[in-house]
This record gives sequence, C-alpha cells and structure tokens, in this order.
Amino acid sequence: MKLLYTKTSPYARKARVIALEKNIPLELVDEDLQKKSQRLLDANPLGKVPTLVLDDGTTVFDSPVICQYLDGLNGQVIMIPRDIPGRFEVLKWEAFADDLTASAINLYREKVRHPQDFNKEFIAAGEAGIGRAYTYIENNLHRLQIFNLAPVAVASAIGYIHLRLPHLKVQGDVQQWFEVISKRPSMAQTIPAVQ
Ligand SMILES: N[C@@H](CCC(=O)N[C@@H](CS)C(=O)NCC(=O)O)C(=O)O
Repeated sequence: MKLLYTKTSPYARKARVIALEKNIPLELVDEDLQKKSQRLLDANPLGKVPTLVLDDGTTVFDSPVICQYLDGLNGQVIMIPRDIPGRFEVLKWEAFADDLTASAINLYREKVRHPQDFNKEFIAAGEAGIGRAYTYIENNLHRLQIFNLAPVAVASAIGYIHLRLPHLKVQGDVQQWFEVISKRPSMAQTIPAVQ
C-alpha cells in the first residue's frame, strides 16, 4: 500500500499516525505539489495529498476516507469509535480540524503569493477565525484527552499552523496539551518538516 503525501501535509499526517498506531506498513511516496507527478494525477484527478493506492491499484481519497479505511484494517478499530455518539464526536473534531487547516493554508498562500501587499482584511478575518478555533479547543480540551483521531486531527492542524504561521502559536492549556500529544511516538515521527 502506498501513501502519496508530503511531509508538511496535516491531512496526510492523520493517515500516517493511524498507520503507525496500528502497525500498518505504508510505503510513503513524497509528492511535489508545485509540479504534480503523473502518478498523483492518475491516482487522484484533483492532484491532492494524501491519496492512498492499494496493492491492487484501487485509490482511496480524501483524508477522512483514508483514515476510516486504515482504521478498519486488521479487524482492530482503535482510532474512530464504532458507537454512533462516539463516532460522530470524533468525526466532528476531524472536520473542524480539517477546516482549521484549510483556513491556515489559505492564509499562508496569500502571504506567499503577495508578501508585500497581501490582503490585510482577508488575513485579519482568517486570523480571527483561527483565534476563535483556539478558544473552542481550549473550552473543550476535556473532550480531547482520550487518544483517537480527534486529538490527532486537532494536533495535526496546530502543528501545521506552528510551521507556516508561527506568530499564531497556541498558548496556555492548549500549548501544554499540544506538547504532551506531540511526544507520542506516532506524532513525534510525523512532525511536519519543510521540504
Ligand atoms: N480534503 C482533502 C484536502 C487535501 C489537501 O488539500 N491537501 C493539500 C496539501 S496539505 C494539497 O494536496 N494541495 C494541493 C492542491 O490543492 O492542489 C483531504 O482531507 O485529504
């Protein structure tokens, strides 16, 4: 099984953490998103990572689907609860974290594209949204204490923000929580790195 990914992608990180937690062997294939390979475009017409390619050539995307696929393997579901309330609580956190990541990517892209004259209103609105998301995380930190896909997704989003928008680091209780979860081996092995 191959995972087409980048080392900085928080979406791919969720899948990598699940594979590590479940000892699922994954061949990691580093993709260049500035110059998308034919392999990536053949596997996923939208050219996004992560994309999972099974041994029989079947492709699986996007990251929430890959996470559910990986968690269903080996007859051992450990990252997404099976009971309905538990499952939807975790999937809600994942959706929240993925949207937080998307906001951060949009802010980062705007600053990279227009370093001198970025749209200040757009940046201010996006940063305010990230601030509100941090408050929500802080107010609900007690819901992120059991290790499963929910805290993995939230910590992956925060890890990306720390890399790309370092002036928006989490603080206080959320920072302490983030430091603890970042030390878990599967999280430590997947800390985003600039390529
Ligand atoms: N909803 C998708 C989002 C994936 C995504 O946007 N990945 C980014 C990298 S972090 C990407 O592939 N960007 C390239 C592009 O949008 O062309 C998922 O959860 O997998």
